[in-house]
Amino acid sequence: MKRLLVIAGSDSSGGAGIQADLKTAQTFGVYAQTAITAVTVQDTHKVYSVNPVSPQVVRAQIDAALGDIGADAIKIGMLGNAAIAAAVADALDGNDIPLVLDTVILSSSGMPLLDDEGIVILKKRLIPRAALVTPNFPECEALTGMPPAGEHRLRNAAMVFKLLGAGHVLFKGGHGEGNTVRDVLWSNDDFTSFDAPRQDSRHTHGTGCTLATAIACGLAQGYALPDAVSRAHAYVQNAIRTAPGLGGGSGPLGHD
Ligand code: PXL
Repeated sequence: MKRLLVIAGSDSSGGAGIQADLKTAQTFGVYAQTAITAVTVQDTHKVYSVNPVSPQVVRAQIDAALGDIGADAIKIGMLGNAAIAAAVADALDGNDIPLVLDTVILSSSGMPLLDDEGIVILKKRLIPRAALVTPNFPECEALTGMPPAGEHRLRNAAMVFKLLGAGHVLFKGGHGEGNTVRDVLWSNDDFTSFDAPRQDSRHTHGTGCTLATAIACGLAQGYALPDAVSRAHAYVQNAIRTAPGLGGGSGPLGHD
């Protein structure tokens, strides 16, 4: 059985974070281990608090996971702060397990999920280590100074990621405009688009976490990057379509 290590935060509402990651890995038939970086208190409306785990405990979880069961791929989601980001980077030094880096910086409701020094560590140590980086519009803007809106800015943002040491970036289009949601994979200097009709649903909580984990499952299973992205993209579209409709805000996805 293929093995995934997820390094991410807990979402008490079960929609995003570790909880979404575990459901996704289960559906893909991949065994998931976890290193929890923070415990968030949230419902479908907002994040009420973010409670980081100590960097030593985050590191120890990663060491325990890699030392025994091992991993065919790693997914990083929410890191919380610079000390945790540094501990994670230290823990991953010295192995070359494929890493999907979801650049979680802000919750949809605007709560910071990574501090400013943490963003520096993300740029210096984790982006260069990643097999794939998956920014959404606001994260792309925070990391490169521009959202990937329109071909010109998309190309410029890709160049900034290249300067940061990334070779493969999936620019997620969910925050863009129009009736089509376009995710664009920039890989080996080529652009590949993944289009889907925009679904009129408020139940999109955890789409970013789910997509990155689904891609990591594909890499663990030996799919080439574009194929892993394509399968994950289809999975998220279906997960939005089959969302159970829970909660008064942005509710969780369906994971069947
Ligand atoms: O979707 C970003 C995200 C990631 N991880 C955790 C979260 C959130 C958003 O709320 O809570 C734990």
